Amino acid sequence: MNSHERAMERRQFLKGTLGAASLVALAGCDNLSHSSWFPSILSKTEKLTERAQRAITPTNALAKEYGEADISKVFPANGNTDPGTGEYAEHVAQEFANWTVMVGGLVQTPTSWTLAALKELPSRTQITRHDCVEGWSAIGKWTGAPLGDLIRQVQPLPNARYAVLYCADVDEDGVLYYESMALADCFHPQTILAYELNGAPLDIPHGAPIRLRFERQLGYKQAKYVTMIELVETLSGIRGGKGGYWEDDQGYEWYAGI
Ligand SMILES: Nc1nc2c(c(=O)[nH]1)N[C@H]1C(S)=C(S)[C@@H](COP(=O)(O)O)O[C@H]1N2
Ligand SMILES: [Mo]
Repeated sequence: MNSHERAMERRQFLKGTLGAASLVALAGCDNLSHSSWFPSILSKTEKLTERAQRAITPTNALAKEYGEADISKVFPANGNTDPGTGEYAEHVAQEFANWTVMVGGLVQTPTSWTLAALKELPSRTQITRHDCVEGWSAIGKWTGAPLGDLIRQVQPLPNARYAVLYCADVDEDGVLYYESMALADCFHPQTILAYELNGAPLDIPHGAPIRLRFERQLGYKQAKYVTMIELVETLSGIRGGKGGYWEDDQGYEWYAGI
C-alpha cells in the first residue's frame, strides 16, 4: 500500500469512528485544500532542507502574531480528537488533576510537572496561525509555559540534541503519536506547552490538557496530549527513526518550517 492509500484508509477510519465535530473538520480539510497558501508552504518544505531554511530565517525569528479580531470563529480539530483510552478517560473524570508532563532522558535532573505546576510557571500568550498540510489554517490564541523554562530547569547534558514528545493517543494500529524537535527550538520564545486556547482551558479535541505550540512549524508538529518529553542524542533508535508519527509513516518532512 502506498502512502496515499494509507492516508485514505486512515481518513476512512477516522470518518467511521469519530463524532460529528471531527467529521466537520475532515470535510473542511477537503474543501480548503485549494486555498492559495497551501501550494506555497508545501513546496517550501519540500525544497528547503533544515539547514537552508535556518540559513534564511534567524533561529529566533518570531512567527507572525495576530490581533484578537483575527481569531478564527472555529478552530478545527484534526488528527486524533480524543485519545479514547481508559486511562485518558480517567484523567478527564479527574479534570486532569493528576496529569503530569515528565521531562527526562539526557538531563541532570529529570522532573515531572503536574498541570497545576505548569500553570504556576510564568506564561506566554500568543495569537498565531496554524497551518495543516491537509489544507486548512486557523488563527488561535494560545497560553502556556515556555518549554525553554522547563528544559533549563532539568539541565540538559552536553550530548542532548533533540526533544522527543510522547502523546497519550494511539492510532488504529495501537501506535502512540509522537513528535520531535531540535533542542535549540525548545528555547524559541514562541515554543510553549499550551493549556489554554482562546482564553479557555484546552478542550479534548485540541489536546487537553497540554499540547505543544511550535509556531514556526506545520500543524503535525504541534503535539497534543503531551505526557513525556525525552532529550536524546539521536532520533534513529526511536520508533521508525524519522522523528515523528507522520514522518515515520507518511514520509512527511521532519523539519516542517514555515
Ligand atoms: N497527539 C496528537 N497530536 C497531534 C495530532 C494527533 O493526531 N495526535 N495531529 C496533528 C495534526 S496533523 C494537526 S493539524 C494538529 C491539529 O491540532 P488541532 O486538533 O488542535 O487543530 O495537531 C497535530 N498534533
Ligand atoms: Mo495537520
